[in-house]
Amino acid sequence: MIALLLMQWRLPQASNFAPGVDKLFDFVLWISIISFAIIVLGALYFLIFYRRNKIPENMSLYITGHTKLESGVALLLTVIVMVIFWWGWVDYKEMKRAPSDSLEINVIAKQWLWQFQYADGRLLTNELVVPKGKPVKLIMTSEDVLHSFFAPTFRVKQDIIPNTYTSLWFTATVVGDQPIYCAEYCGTAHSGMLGIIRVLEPDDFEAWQMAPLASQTPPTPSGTILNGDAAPVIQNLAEQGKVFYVTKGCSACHSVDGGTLVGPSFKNLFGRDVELADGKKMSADENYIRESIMEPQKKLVKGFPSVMPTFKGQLSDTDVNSIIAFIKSLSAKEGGH
Ligand code: HEC
Ligand SMILES: [Cu+2]
Repeated sequence: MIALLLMQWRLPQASNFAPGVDKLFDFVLWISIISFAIIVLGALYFLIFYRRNKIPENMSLYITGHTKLESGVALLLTVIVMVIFWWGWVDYKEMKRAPSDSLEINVIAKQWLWQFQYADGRLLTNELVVPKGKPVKLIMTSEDVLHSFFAPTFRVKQDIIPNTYTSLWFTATVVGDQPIYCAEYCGTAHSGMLGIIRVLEPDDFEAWQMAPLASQTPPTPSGTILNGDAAPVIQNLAEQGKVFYVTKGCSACHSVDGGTLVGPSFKNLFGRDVELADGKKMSADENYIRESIMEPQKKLVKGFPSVMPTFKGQLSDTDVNSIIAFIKSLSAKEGGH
């Protein structure tokens, strides 16, 4: 009865992960309810049938144990715990591996709002617009303190950490608005750090993307306009990054055509295995490139001098995201999304 009540209160399921997470939750819930019943009924049974006036005066039972029963219970509990672990692990692994055709959106969290930076250059505040039925990968960082992206109806949550990227992915399954919360206490207005995920039909999403950047307000399934004042943007993200590549002087030391200047070329850098001066190998992902820009001395590329200046304090998170988008666009694999 309690279980049925709890299930009534369950949140709507709005992503591909929601049914799986709920199934596991139900499993743990039922195990708990059954264990609770066995323990409480068992205690009552012993209380009543072995009460003091049932056994002869001045004699207490001397119990030495029952090895078979005890190992049986231990084994059963171990099996249950392993089932829960394995089940959770399988789902967790799935959640950690975004499909390669995911729509990538950058998220920048800061006290106390969310920014969503799209490949086409759009920058939305507190409103994440996604198509239904297509995998979306969020590549997230924070401008200040720890935050955590939490979309309860999607059953996804991921900490967001300054100076590094963390990510999560999902496929929205229901058209409409869903809430985003910050799930890591981050200061005075933490509880007001709210956003929405606006899920559109694929056609509506495409129409929204095709609409001129000046009118960025997405069509609203609920009829309300929540974010009409998104910043106007001129270029797509990779083109913005190209501007920094020139104006910040990267072009003096890094080519985009494969030729070696003072530093390695950016061509086909993204996703490649880079050999470092200390012999280690690194995959050139978002975090590696970000660190190369902010702390160039930390990991030196083998065969190159340690001459790159740091760009810490000169580039914002949105700037770095655009440079990474530019570098991505120079890789055959990742180009053209
Ligand atoms: C004065 C020359 C110079 C400038 C200017 C410069 N870099 Fe570098 N960069 C280097 C050198 C040399 C290396 C290789 C040694 C190292 O890892 O620091 C490098 C390494 C890198 C790497 C790692 C490349 C790899 O193949 O693993 C990235 C990414 C990078 N730079 C990005 C940038 C960006 C973005 C800018 C502009 C905002 C920039 N650099 C400006 C000289 C420079
Ligand atoms: Cu917070």
